Amino acid sequence: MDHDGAIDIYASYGTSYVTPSTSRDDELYFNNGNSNHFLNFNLEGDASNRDAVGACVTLYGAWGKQMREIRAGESYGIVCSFTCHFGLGSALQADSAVVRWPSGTVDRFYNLAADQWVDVEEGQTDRSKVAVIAALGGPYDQERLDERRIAQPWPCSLAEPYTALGLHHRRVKLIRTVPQSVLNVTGSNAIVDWVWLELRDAVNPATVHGQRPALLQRDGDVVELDGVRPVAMGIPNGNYHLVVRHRNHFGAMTSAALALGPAPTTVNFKLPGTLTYGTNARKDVNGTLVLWEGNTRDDALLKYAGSNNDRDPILVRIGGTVPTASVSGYYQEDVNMNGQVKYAGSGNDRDPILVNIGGSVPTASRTEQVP
Ligand SMILES: [Ca+2]
Ligand SMILES: [Ca+2]
Ligand SMILES: [Ca+2]
Ligand SMILES: [Ca+2]
Repeated sequence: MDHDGAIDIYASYGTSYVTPSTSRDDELYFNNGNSNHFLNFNLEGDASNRDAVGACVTLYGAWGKQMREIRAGESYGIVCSFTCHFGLGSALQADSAVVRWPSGTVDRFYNLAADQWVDVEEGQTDRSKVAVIAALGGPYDQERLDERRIAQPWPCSLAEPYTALGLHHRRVKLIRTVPQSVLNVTGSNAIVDWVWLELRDAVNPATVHGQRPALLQRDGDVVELDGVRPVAMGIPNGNYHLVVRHRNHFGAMTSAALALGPAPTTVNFKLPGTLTYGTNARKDVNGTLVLWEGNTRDDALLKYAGSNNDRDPILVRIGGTVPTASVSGYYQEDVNMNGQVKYAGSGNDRDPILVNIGGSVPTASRTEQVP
C-alpha cells in the first residue's frame, strides 16, 4: 500500500462469496517493515499482454537465484498484486535481473541497487540504443581533479538527481539508484556523475519521446547503470534527435535526427564534426567540445548578475554571509565538480560562470541551445 518494500495485506470478510460481512470489518495489516532490503519490479507488456501475465523475473545475487511469475489469479475472490516482490535480506544489491516475457522477448538488468521499484517495459533493454560520448566543462581540463578521482572515488549521488529537479517530461515512476560498487570504479571508466539523455521528435524536436538517467565515465562514455553498457532508451526504434543534459551544465542536442535501433548508435558530442542544434551549443576547450558549466539554477540561461542569476545560489549554499566559507558534498552549486562549493578564493565555483558568459561584462548571459 505504501510502497516501502514491506508487503501490506488487505483482508475482507464476507457472509457469502461476494457479500460484505455485517458483523466483521475488513482489516488492513500495515507492514512498516524492518531493516531488510527489497527489490520490486512492475512489468508492462507490449507484444505480450499489458499486465505481463505469464512473464517471469529471475533475480541473481550473492544469495543465489530467486524467481517470480506474474499470475492472473490465485483463487476465487482474491487477487495478488502484479508487482514482483523480492526480499533481499541484508543484501544491498542484485547482480542481475532477467525478465522473460510470454512473447519470447528477454530484458536484462545489471547491478541493481536494493530498495527500489524497477519499471520494466517489454523489450526496453534492446530498443533505441545509443553509445554517447560527452564531456562536462566543469571538471574538464583539470588534471589534478582527475588524478584525485583515481585515488579517491568522486562523491557521486547513488540516486539520479533529475527526478528531484523536475526534469521529467514524461511519466517515469522510477527513482533510479546505483550500488556503491559501480561508483567505486577508478581509472578512465570511473563514474563522474549522472547525466540525462532524451530522445526528441525528428520533426518537432521540442517534443520529448523518451528519457533516461545514465552515468558519465571519466573518458566521456555515457553508460547504463551497470557502469559499462551503452544506454537503451526504452522507446521504439526510430528516428530521433538526441539530447544530453547535466544538472549544472547546459544540454546539447544533435542537429540531425538519428536512426536508432538495437545496435548502439555512437554519438560523440566531444567532436566538432558532430553537429548540434543552435549556435555554440558547446564550449571549445582546445579542440574538444564540452558542455557549458555553471547553470546552478537549472533554467535555459547562464547568468552572473541580475535576477535569477547562477552566482547567488553558490553564496546561499555556503551559508549566505561569509564569502570565504565552503561546503563539501554533492551539490548543484559545485560548478567545477570537485566535491566542494566555494564562492571565493582559488578554484571557486563562481568564476567559471563569468568566464562562460564572455568573461568581461557581468550582465551578459548565455542561452542553452535546446528547443
Ligand atoms: Ca508497507
Ligand atoms: Ca570508457
Ligand atoms: Ca541558470
Ligand atoms: Ca567546486
